[in-house]
Amino acid sequence: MHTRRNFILSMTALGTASAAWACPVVPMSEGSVHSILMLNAGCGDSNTPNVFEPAILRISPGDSVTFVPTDAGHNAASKRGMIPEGAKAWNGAVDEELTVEFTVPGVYGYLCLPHYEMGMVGLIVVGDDLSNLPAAKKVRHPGSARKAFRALLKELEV
Ligand SMILES: [Cu+2]
Repeated sequence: MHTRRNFILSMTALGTASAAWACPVVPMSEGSVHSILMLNAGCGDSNTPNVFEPAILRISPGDSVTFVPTDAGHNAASKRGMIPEGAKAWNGAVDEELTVEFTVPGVYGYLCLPHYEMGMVGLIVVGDDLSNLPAAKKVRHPGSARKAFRALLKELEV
């Protein structure tokens, strides 16, 4: 009876110790509620440290996103200048699960404060309004965040 539970627990322990395993098995989207995992390493790629998974998430207006502290030491905070006008900024506490509702369509850039300079950033696209994309692209970032945001923003153009 407790075999499955033990299995899951050992998988969790393994995931923390080594990033060489597959993505954590959680429902990423259930109806209008979506999950973004905060991880110490990219899914299946131990060479990509500190990531939001998925780094780009497309949702519908009115949907919610839960930032899940799968690994310790991360938070999620919106980046000033990288959210649509009228949208509410957010700033989650480190290691805390945070659910944000997105009602205003547009592009949302966010980051993990402890790993911002290391490039732990992400984008959420609400609806298909990309009108604040040019403004979001103009925002400056330190360290690896510059390259990371540039790569993600570029993906929105295709
Ligand atoms: Cu982080």
